[in-house]
Amino acid sequence: SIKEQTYIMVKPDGVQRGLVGEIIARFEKRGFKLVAMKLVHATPEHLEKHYADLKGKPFFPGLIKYMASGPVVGMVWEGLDAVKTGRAMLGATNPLASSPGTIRGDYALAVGRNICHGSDAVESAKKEIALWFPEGIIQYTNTNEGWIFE
Ligand code: DAT
Ligand code: MG
Repeated sequence: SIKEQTYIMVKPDGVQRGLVGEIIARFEKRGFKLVAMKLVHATPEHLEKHYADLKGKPFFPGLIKYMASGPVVGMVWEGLDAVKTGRAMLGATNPLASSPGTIRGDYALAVGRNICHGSDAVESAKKEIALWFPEGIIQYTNTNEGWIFE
């Protein structure tokens, strides 16, 4: 659906390394519509909810500490097949396995410092959007739409 939404987040290392604009630019240029965005220094409790599925993994404590170490930029992007396409634009979880041309494949080397997050399914996107944007997303018309979709 062209109304599919995904939660994309620049992690603390991406913010520190000045990659916020670069990551936004890729989603903008691809034709996705920005429907929510905020800079937030998340608490460990909030991040534990975001990563609830990974609780119990050996890297979980380190992941939460890293994610809470500085502000992140959370965004909701909308467009055709946004979840799957967003994941493809991010690249593989381990940047060493990410193709050049992907965000992780161009800017990261370590799995624990992979600079960005993207929802892995429509259902998890819905949960993540509700967690990070309880106030809701922004409804507006993008007048470019007729040039992006048939
Ligand atoms: P993704 O972020 O690609 O959805 P995930 O949901 O499996 O991957 O894991 C969430 C984050 O946890 C991932 O971006 C980086 C970290 N992580 C995953 N596997 C890891 C590992 N084996 N060692 C260290 N960090 C890991
Ligand atoms: Mg994941």
